Amino acid sequence: MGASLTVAALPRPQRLALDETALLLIDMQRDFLEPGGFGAALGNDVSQLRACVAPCAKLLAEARRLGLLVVHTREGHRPDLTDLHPEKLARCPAGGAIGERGPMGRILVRGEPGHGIIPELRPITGEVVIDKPGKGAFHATDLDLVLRRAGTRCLIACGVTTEVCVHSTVREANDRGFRVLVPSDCCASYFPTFHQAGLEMIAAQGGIFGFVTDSASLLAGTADIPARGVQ
Ligand code: TIU
Repeated sequence: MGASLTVAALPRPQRLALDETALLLIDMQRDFLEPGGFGAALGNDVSQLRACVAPCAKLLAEARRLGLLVVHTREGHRPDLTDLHPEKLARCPAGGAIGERGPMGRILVRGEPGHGIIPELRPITGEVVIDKPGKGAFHATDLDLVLRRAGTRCLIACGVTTEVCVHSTVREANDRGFRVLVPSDCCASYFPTFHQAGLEMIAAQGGIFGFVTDSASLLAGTADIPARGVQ
């Protein structure tokens, strides 16, 4: 039997089997975290998201040491925008629409500098990268297939933004039968009140969408578990 871990969480502690657990890093892209990208084009203060980078990096390093499946997602579109539905495009601001040129290349377009994951969390060989056209990471992707093929039953969902792509993905995962833990300091929003409310919604009503924890609680019991992954 593989290693397992009991983690303090709301509304109640969770026991995780590490060989059935994946770390999901959602949309930690330059387009959301750096000035000049999609997040900024929508009128947001992108500096609000920086606080979650260091906790995510710590969790990622430990997940790699323990050999967890690591999945990164990126929101973005094909260069010809054939996977961008008109409704999403219509809600973009003038001068900052998806596909337009910005300081980091074409906004939210695959292959452009802004679409890339920030250097602190750059994927390494063996990690899965899922390109998604929507907010939820299961919509129009093979994420479900990848997770089931790996025997994953539990997800640790991190990333940005709490109430948009993290929440959409947590809800999708919950409906698909995955147990989801969200470390509060490993996700962030442009709106602190939405971050807080988003987390409360997940853990409310007995854990209606999943469980809320933090990086310290996740890391509290891992030091004694031997390394199994890429160093
Ligand atoms: N606008 C906003 O808060 N988020 C997004 O558009 N995408 C993600 O959350 N990744």
